[in-house]
Amino acid sequence: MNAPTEFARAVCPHDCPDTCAMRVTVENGKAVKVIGDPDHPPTQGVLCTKVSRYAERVHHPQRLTTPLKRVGPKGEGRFEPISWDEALTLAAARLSEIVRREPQAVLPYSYAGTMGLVQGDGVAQRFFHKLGASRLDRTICAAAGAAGLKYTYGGSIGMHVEFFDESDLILIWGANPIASSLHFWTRAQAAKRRGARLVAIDPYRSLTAEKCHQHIALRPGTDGAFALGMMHVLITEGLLDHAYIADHTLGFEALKERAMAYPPARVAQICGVDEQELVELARLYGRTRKSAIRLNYGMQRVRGGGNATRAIACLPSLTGAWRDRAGGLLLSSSGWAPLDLNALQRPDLIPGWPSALPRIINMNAIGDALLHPGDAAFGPKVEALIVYNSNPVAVAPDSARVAAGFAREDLFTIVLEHFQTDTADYADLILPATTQLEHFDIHKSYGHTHVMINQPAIAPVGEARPNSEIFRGIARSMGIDEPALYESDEDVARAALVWGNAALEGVDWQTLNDKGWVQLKLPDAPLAEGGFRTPSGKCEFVSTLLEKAGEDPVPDYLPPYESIDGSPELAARYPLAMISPPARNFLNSTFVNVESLRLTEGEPHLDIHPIDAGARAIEDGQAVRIFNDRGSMTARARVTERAKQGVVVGLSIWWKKLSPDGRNANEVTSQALTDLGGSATFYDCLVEVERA
Ligand SMILES: Nc1nc2c(c(=O)[nH]1)N[C@H]1C(S)=C(S)[C@@H](COP(=O)(O)OP(=O)(O)OC[C@H]3O[C@@H](n4cnc5c(=O)[nH]c(N)nc54)[C@H](O)[C@@H]3O)O[C@H]1N2
Ligand SMILES: Nc1nc2c(c(=O)[nH]1)N[C@H]1C(S)=C(S)[C@@H](COP(=O)(O)OP(=O)(O)OC[C@H]3O[C@@H](n4cnc5c(=O)[nH]c(N)nc54)[C@H](O)[C@@H]3O)O[C@H]1N2
Ligand code: SF4
Ligand SMILES: [Mo]
Repeated sequence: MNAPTEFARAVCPHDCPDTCAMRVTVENGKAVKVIGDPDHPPTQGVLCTKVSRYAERVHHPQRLTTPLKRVGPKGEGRFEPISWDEALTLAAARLSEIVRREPQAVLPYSYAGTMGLVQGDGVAQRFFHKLGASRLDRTICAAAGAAGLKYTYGGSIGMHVEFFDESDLILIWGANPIASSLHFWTRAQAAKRRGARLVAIDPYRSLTAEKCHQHIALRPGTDGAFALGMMHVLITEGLLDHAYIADHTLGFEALKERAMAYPPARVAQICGVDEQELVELARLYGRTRKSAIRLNYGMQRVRGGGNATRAIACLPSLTGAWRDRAGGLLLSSSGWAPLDLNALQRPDLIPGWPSALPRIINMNAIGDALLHPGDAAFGPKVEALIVYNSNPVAVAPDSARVAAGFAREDLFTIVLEHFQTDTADYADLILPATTQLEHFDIHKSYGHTHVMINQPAIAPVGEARPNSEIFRGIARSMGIDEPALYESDEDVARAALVWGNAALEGVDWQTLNDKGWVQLKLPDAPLAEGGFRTPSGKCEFVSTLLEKAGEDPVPDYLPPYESIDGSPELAARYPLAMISPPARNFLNSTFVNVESLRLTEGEPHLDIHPIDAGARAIEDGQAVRIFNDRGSMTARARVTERAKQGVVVGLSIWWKKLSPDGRNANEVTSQALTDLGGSATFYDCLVEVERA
């Protein structure tokens, strides 16, 4: 007998700019197939390979299906099942005891395992705010770029992804869209077929770079200098839109003076690129009306990431590329969505709101934070850690410190997860969470401008519960009587948007739910007539906010911390710059445990240039040890010119316990922060490599 087949409408929850709409086929209560929604314009009926395997992940035999209590030493991963009642009572007792003494000893740790606003930082934030817990600065990915955009444009706004199809020149800068933003790549190819030129700016000949007309392989962390060098050419050769500059920008003279310090010959040296190539690119950029930059976060994971974003973001305002809808720059579109974060996250629940806020801990320094004994400057020692939507033992930098922190016997750790990750191995309590196919949520996107609703397709697997319900359960067991914590997921979702905002004109909750998504109403060329969201309303070459803060208000090039210019002594001992960008078949550390995808990636590799390999007697296919003062890992060498000389590349992020040596790239990365935004500096990392 054929089981009845149902179809449900969902949203891909992953940290990816494409935010696809999905259709889920359900048979006998099981999700059997997930496809891209053909009716959703950004998705165009296509999902990436990873998420096409979503059903495999949801019904994976190793899904966590009951709460688990640790029975072995931390990190060993031995647990026994317990009931939800027992788990919530245990969690509540420990947390209540700590909160009574010192609420700030409790720390949440989360990132974008789901981008949903309810299961992400909606109900969870309300809970932690009510406790008065320490706040977490969620900066592991995009904070330098976001700060760069804020100081230049006034927010995460830019051109629309839809119109890249019509561009004549596309700079794909610090981005590998074939792996990490497939739907943008489709548009870039459409433009290419129409005759557009595609140029990749990336130290690595990525899958994307090899398919562009031109690949400029600069040294990691030198993008700020590269952009200033382009400006030098634009200015000296008069390739400027003087009217746009006069009407819609602030501080041209100061920017010009800065750019004059970066003549192409100097920039070529800093970046390790050909001077003529830089000059020609700047000329082409300045002469092409429909010139578009697809900037992405790969270029901002270095010391100068914020300034580099600012420098690049100035380019379309110098040439007036914004005047055409197929011109401008896109790093993130997330600022277009009219979110009401205060209504969603309710910071007013913080006991001292708004004058006495709890301390804030930067998530990139979680290793140091967990190992800190506490003092007047740092505040109280962290005694309880609640991890959700993240796998910090695999993804956070300086992993040996992170693991040592998680191993603290006196730290009470709760992990909400789908799987027993490297992080979950260190938990006192693991609480099984639902996946996107099992809960309700609302989404915005950072790559397009749709707001979307995710309806649950199936009942929770085993005893899994949505994050929102888990936090409500802990709160109830702690005896917390705060109505905001007990609102339904739908009500929390509804609170996330500013209804009546012009971008949502004519849209109400019912329409959004019925349709599944709506496109925000925005002009096609949103910055053609200025309209920046900075204090001056202009594109700020000179940032009024940075000036007020006493910082350099004009974008500059800051050499990486770990480079010949930044630290010559270190560079003598560790001469190779290592970057560890995303692997195509993983999404950060998600999907590493989906066997079909892991087998496609194979094993941890290190791409190394033939000259660097030769100098170390390393042959293709050989096991190598990668090390610096922070730690080491092993990988299989691929001797290839894909890696620039002096740069080694280890595609990431592997689960440590699914790697042959139990380690991954974050053994060698550092906790240092970027110039602006306090972002992570994963690609600002010197190492040495030897035969294992
Ligand atoms: N398949 C897949 N897709 C993903 C992810 C994933 O893990 N796997 N992760 C998601 C997440 S969280 C994010 S933030 C995005 C990230 O996606 P992107 O923003 O595209 O960034 P990355 O893939 O980190 O890096 C893109 C490229 O930047 C290059 N790069 C590294 N250092 C530099 C530099 O200093 N300058 C320049 N110009 N280029 C540099 C890398 O070699 C890489 O090819 O992708 C999302 N999509
Ligand atoms: N070396 C190196 N390190 C990096 C990077 C790099 O390029 N190189 N990239 C960095 C970047 S850009 C980012 S964004 C971070 C990403 O780091 P994370 O945000 O930690 O991302 P993931 O590794 O995908 O882990 C997300 C976890 O959330 C879980 N999860 C998903 N949905 C839910 C849910 O609804 N409820 C609960 N409770 N759990 C859920 C998943 O099972 C998964 O284990 O990593 C960073 N680390
Ligand atoms: S990871 Fe990105 S490309 Fe893949 S389905 Fe999700 S949103 Fe679409
Ligand atoms: Mo990210």
